[in-house]
Amino acid sequence: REVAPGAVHVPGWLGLDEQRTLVSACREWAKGPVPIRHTVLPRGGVMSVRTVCVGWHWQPYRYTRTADDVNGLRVAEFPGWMVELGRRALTGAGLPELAAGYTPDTALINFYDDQARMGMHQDKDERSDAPVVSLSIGDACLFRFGNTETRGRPYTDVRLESGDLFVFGGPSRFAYHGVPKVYPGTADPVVGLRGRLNITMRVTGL
Ligand code: MD5
Ligand code: FE
Repeated sequence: REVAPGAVHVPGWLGLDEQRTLVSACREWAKGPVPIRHTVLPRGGVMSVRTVCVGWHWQPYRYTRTADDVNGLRVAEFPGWMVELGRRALTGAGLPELAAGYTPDTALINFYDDQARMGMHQDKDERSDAPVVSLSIGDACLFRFGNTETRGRPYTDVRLESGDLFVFGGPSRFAYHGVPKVYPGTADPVVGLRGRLNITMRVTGL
């Protein structure tokens, strides 16, 4: 379960009902106020995942209240129930001492179709070393968890399945990581999703 110091994988943490509830919440956020879209990077690249943000809007490589790179609107508020979910997640990952003080204020919601990938990167736009809570729903993926020094080896490959929780804290918070592959059609049909959904809760420190 502890893949590396501070990196905790909890398979099957979300029940099917909770997964379906999260899918429907994400479907609503995907419609707006800032619709889900492929993020365009400063050098012109287009990310293969589609992203919608809650609380703060991530535009590479900073957080803003309004989506100036999309339609200028303010993103949906970060809901109180998601703060509670984040706290329960830390407890579920065996970090109850961090739970009470954990107040995530943004979530990046990434949708992966069969071809989507995420290259190796660090999440370092947050001005906080609070843990990141990651929830996977839908099709399974290959998650590559690396090191803090380089994009390359050594890394550990983990298969993330629907309902899995991953908490990245401590020395793992700023490790390189990516998603080299999605496994199409691997989700339980009752989840009601084609593709893969990943929700990451963060503390922006803003
Ligand atoms: C995903 N998302 O499956 C991943 C899961 C992203 C992203 O990478 O930036 O939206 S979150 C993985 C993560 C976050 C923070 C730290 C570490 C991994 N880590 O130290 O490995 O769509
Ligand atoms: Fe990331």
